[in-house]
Amino acid sequence: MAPTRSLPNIVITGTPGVGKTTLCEALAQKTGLHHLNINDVVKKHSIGEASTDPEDPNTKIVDEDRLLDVIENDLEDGGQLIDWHACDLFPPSQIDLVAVLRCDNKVLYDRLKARGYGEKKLQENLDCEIMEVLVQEAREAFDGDTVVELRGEGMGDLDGNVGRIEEWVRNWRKDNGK
Ligand code: DAT
Repeated sequence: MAPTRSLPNIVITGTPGVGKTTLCEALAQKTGLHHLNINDVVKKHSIGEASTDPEDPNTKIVDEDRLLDVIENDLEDGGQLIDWHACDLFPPSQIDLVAVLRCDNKVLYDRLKARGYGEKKLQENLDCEIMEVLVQEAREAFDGDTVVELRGEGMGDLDGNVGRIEEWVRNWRKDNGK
């Protein structure tokens, strides 16, 4: 059955630092889709509890049920670029594309270091990328043809990814008669 939303919902996911927000901002500008930055939603609605890890007090543990309640109408409306480092909480029936951004570990190391991450958090995130945690999560939670992997190292990748998703949106609209 064709979805009622007139624009698709796209999850842009991946390890912190791979370039999700950068891609979402560029895509929002190009496509007019709405950048739904889950970090901002969590802050705005106070649905994150501070981590009890003394080395990582700024990380928030998010109440996923409350998060889904808060974004329910946005997902129903469609046209959302969902920017978050997890994807398996979103209902597959409301998600049209999951793009998992990947990044070379040397590049990622420099980006996370520049963010001021401590050694433990830095290593956890590098391990997450090497072990392909987000790719596996996406492939377990969504149909194979919903999930794509994109590279996020350089500006050429960014332009290519924007063009590719723009074209995907055009095709989605055509295929769904929107
Ligand atoms: P994320 O939202 O996944 O945590 P980000 O968008 O904040 O990542 O990007 C992290 C840093 O990397 C930021 O300084 C911008 C830079 N960056 C992101 N994508 C890039 C790209 N394709 N080419 C060069 N730099 C990029």
